[in-house]
Amino acid sequence: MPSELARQVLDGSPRALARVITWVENDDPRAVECLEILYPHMGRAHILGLTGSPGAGKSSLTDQLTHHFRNAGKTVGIVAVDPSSPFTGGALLGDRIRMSRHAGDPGVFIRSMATRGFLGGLAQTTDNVVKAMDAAGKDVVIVETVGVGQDEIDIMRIADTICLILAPGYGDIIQSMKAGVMEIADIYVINKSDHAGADQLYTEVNSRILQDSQIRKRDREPPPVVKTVATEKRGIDDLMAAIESCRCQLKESGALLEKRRERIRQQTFQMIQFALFQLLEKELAQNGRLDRLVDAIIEKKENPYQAMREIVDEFIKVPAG
Ligand SMILES: Nc1nc2c(ncn2[C@@H]2O[C@H](COP(=O)(O)OP(=O)(O)O)[C@@H](O)[C@H]2O)c(=O)[nH]1
Ligand SMILES: [Mg+2]
Repeated sequence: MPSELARQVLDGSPRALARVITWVENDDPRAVECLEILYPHMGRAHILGLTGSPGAGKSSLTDQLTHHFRNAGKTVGIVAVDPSSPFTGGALLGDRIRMSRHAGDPGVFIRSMATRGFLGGLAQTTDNVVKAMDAAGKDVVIVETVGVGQDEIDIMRIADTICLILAPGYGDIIQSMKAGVMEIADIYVINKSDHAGADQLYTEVNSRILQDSQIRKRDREPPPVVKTVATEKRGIDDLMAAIESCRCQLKESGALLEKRRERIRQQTFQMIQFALFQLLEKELAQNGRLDRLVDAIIEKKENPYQAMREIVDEFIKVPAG
C-alpha cells in the first residue's frame, strides 16, 4: 500500500525509503502515489551536488563531507548517479571500503543509480529519489554525478549548491567548460592538492572565474575555490565552511526560493509533458494506428506535418477564450 509505505518513510524507516526509491526507478505508478503523500514534507533538505570527472575524488569527498555533517548532528542522504561510483554495480573494492564506514549508520542513507533507461529521464528520476530522501527527513542530500553531458547538467540543477570537483591531470577544465559545468558551479574544489599541478590548476580556475565575472558582471560574489586532499582529510573544513556560507547566502538573498520556484515550474511542466506523451503513445499504438500512419507517410499518401496537426487537434482540445 503506497499510503502505508509513505507513512513508514515519514516514520524514518530505511526499508520503506528504499522501496519507494525502487518504485521511482521502475516508473511504478505507486511511486507517484507515495510522492504525493510525501510532498508536504519535502523542501527541508539542503541539496548538495558534487560533480566532476571520474577519479577526481567525488566519492572520497562525499565520504568526508558525510563524516562532517554527521559530527554536526545532521542526517545525510547520498545519491550516486555515476557509472564509476562505488555504489553502482561494477564498483571497485577500494571504493566500497571508502564509504563503508557509514554503512551501519542509521543517520546515513546511500543509494546508487544506474544511468540508463529511465522513461521519465535521468534527471527527473534522480530528482524524485532526492525528494524521497528529503521527505524522509535527511538534513542534507548529496548527489554525486559525473559532469560530462547534458543529462548530468540537468541533474546538477536539482541541487541548491553545486560543487565542481577538479583534480590535476584530468584535462578537466576544458572538458567542464565544454559541458557548461563551469558556469553552474557555486564552489570549485581543487582536490588531490597533494599532486603536482594542483597549484597551476588553482591559478587557472581563479583566472577563469575572474574572466567570467568581468564578462558577465555578475552581481554575486565570485565563487570560492577550495583546495582539498580528500584522502588526508585536508581542506574539508574549508569546504564545509564554503558550503555553509553558500547555503546562508542562498537563503538570505532569496535566491533559494527563486531557484526552487524555477525548478518547480520546469518539473511540473515536464511531468505534464511526460504524462501527455505516455497517453498519446498508448493511444496511437493501439490498433496499430501509428504503424498505419507511418506506412501512409512513406507511401506519400499522407505527410507527417499534416498528420501531426490532425493528431494534436484530435487529442488536445484547448477551450476557446
Ligand atoms: N592522492 C590523492 N588521491 C585521492 C584524493 N582524493 C581521492 N583520491 C583517490 O583517487 C581515486 C578516485 O577517488 P574517488 O573518490 O573514487 O573519485 P570519483 O570517481 O570522483 O568518485 C581513489 O583511489 C582515491 O583514493 C586526494 O585528494 N589525493
Ligand atoms: Mg565516485
